Amino acid sequence: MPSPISDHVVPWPDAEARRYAAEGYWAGVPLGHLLREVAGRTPGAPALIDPVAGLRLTHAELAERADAAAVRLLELGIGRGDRIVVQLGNGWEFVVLTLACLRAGIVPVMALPGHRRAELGYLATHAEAVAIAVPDRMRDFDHQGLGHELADEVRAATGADWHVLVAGDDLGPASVDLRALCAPPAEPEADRARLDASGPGSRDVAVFLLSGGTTGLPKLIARTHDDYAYNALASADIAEMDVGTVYLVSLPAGHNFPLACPGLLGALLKGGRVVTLPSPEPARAFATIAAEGVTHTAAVPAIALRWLEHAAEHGADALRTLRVLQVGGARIADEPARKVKPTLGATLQQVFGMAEGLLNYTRLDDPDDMICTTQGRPLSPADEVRLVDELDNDVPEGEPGLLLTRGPYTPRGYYKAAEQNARAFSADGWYRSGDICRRTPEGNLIVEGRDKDMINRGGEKISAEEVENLIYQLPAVGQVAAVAMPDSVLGERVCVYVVPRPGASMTLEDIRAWMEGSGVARFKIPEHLVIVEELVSTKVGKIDKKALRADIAHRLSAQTGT
Ligand code: OOB
Repeated sequence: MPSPISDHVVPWPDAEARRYAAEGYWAGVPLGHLLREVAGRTPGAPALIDPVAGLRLTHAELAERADAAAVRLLELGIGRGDRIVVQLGNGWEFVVLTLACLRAGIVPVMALPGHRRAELGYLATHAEAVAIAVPDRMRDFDHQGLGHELADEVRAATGADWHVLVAGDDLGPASVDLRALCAPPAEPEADRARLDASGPGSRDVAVFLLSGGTTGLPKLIARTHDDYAYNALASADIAEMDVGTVYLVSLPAGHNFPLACPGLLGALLKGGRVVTLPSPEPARAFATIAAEGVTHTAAVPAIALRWLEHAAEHGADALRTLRVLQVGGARIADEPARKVKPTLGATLQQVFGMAEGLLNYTRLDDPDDMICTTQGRPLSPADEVRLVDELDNDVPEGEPGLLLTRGPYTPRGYYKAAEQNARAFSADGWYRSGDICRRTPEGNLIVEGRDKDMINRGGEKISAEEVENLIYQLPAVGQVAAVAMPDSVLGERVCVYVVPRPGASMTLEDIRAWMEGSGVARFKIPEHLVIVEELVSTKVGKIDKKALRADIAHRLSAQTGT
């Protein structure tokens, strides 16, 4: 039997929880219930459009399908507090299944499409999941096959019942048909009554998000109904969403940004509608924006750059309805930021957020200069942000410092990770984000760098430690250090420095093949190798990564002559 979630969740202290509730940040209503209420208010309004599947659902139809799917999951034996690893492409099945989970109190563990055997196996085990939801295939990868391999392993190890829910046309005999599970109900009123009577509490965990990755394995962040509903609704207010909002989700929908900042949950909670696309590729995204009248969407900087190029070449007529382009996940440079409004016609909203909680937004009516040169200010009046030095002393105003934060939607610890929590959270509950920021006189934050061993590849976060641990398994490797190398498209890519063992040699291809074979997501695989005789250490005996980052930046600029 999986252990109860509550055994491993770090709660907010009672005094804070009482304050957040009393001051109205926590509404005390589970997310599934809030969504059900929206459907009651605007039943006939469009809610979900999946242009690839050719499916359009109203709020009432979406709510009924979510309830029906929730009841069918209960009938499979998956119920309140159980965990499902969700790795689906952007499409209607993702939305219906997520809403079904929220209604039933089943907790989706939001995996990313790039994850492979190593990550999915770890997530399934660590979260003690009872099922996985996958597409049959995606980008030529057999997700269904991998799902069954994992299921066989878990069944062999635990003897437990395990389900592989599959969205697709090509279903194996042992798979549960996710599309049938998400089909319209026979008895909507009965489903609804059953769920209203048995749903989760508002302090229960609603979703598990994945941390950006600084340790060997990703950490799980338990977001509660109360905190995540506030996260989505307050963000929707700041992005000025309402019943007329048409939100395009083209980043991987299980990521916090397109899920709830304000994302698809924010749009639905406001009575607006969501359009799903499997990728942000500009030609199709532009055509979809024009066809569906999209008003809001979210991009990482690398995608915003591609959209700017596409518009410069083909014009931006297709984007006439687009009011807000949110950009976050990594810092967008000031120069492309300044091009967003004149080239795309939409207002840029910079979003500096983290799955751990804290969200910073530029406001839509901020002066242009502030919008283009800062990463915004905290979402909530109850967000606490400190900028400190290595000894946790506040830095003087205007100086760069390490960002620490607490607040009504920033949990106090990772799930089942006491050892990491001791490092990532201070004794009085501040989350150490590892970002180095400066505050402008107006109170906005500028992200100047970071003090965490992570590589931010176009918004996808890679733990240097995880890459190093894998490469250390190669017998030819004496020492290895993974660092970010600058890249004009993705911002950063993974570069590794290796000291081979005496007499041994090593190529980038060797490393890539090894990592590929070990079943990790491809985006983590290094794209550059530097062979060195030794790795310089800092005074405290750690590898001097700052020097390595400077070194690779220097080598690359020498190569390109810039
Ligand atoms: C978002 O969340 P995560 O958890 O994938 O990554 C968080 C980290 C931050 O600590 C920071 O290092 C970096 O990503 N980051 C940014 C940034 N937005 C995120 N660095 C500079 N400028 C920005 N605008 O990435 C995320 C979560 C919710 C909304 C948006 C992004």
